[in-house]
Amino acid sequence: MTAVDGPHPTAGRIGAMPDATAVLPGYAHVYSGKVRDLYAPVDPATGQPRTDQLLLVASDRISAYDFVLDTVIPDKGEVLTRLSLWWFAQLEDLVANHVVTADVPDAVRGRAVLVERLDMLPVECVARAYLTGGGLGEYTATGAVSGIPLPAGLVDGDLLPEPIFTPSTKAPMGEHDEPIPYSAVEAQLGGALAARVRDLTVAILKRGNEIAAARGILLADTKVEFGLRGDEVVLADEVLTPDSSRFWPADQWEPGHAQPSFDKQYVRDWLTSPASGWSKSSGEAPPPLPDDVVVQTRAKYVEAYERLTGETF
Ligand code: Q0Z
Repeated sequence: MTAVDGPHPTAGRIGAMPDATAVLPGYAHVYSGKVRDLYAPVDPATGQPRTDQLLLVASDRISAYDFVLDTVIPDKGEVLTRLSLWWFAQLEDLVANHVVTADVPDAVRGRAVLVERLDMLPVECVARAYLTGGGLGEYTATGAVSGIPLPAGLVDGDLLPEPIFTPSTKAPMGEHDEPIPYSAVEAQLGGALAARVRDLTVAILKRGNEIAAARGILLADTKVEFGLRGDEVVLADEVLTPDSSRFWPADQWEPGHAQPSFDKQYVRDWLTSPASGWSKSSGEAPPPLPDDVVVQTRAKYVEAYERLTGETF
């Protein structure tokens, strides 16, 4: 999967961040992922953080090769927030979602959503429609992905016979999610709930691809998170954004090698070019991006939003 929402390197470090209540009055900072921040609304009557809602704020930060870059992509947070809200609406007949309102403080308007706080299920729900990344690695080693046997002879980027559910752990601070077999999800959630999230995850990716294919975008895979509202499974977090899913340009799809990324290809090409002076394997933080790479990358996020939704950003 694309690197998303591992803990931010400064998360939890006292003094590493400005006091969030000063930045966003009425909200208490809860957590920061790589590119998003989580707040709890403060109840004015008690002065205490509410336990029934959260504010999800998408920043303009971008990650590449497991680093959060020093350079922001203007409007990225708003594009992804608006895209996720649009997808929630497209999926409403399949699954309920956690959105309360997008009417949020001016400081974060457009890039934040107030959501219902759910009991989150302790599993990363991944579906794959095309074979690549970690799924390709498992297939090459075993002929199967997440225990699902696949036809022989598949190559990087191939369309799978049908989308498959390939769950993973929610990795602790700083670690990568690990693939787990479906039986581990059944053990954690019970058979009925495991089957429900499996079927929903696959249905979300199928619906996503039905809509995206007509707009020139392939959704290779996606990671979704579910929570419980009583007994009801509710779609949480973000959905079908380029940070939670691999977006590929349909007109460049050519199985047999790694596919270009719809959104991050300019960033990757520059970082791995001699011009950056940086090496993936150096362990060093990547250098700041040049302005032209920022402008081209911003345009790709806007293009994805406009192609999918048919609306002007
Ligand atoms: C999501 C995350 C971050 C954004 C917790 N509806 C919900 N109820 C309870 N918990 C969550 C949600 Cl969405 C929840 N995350 C991931 C981290 C910014 C989202 F820093 N964590």
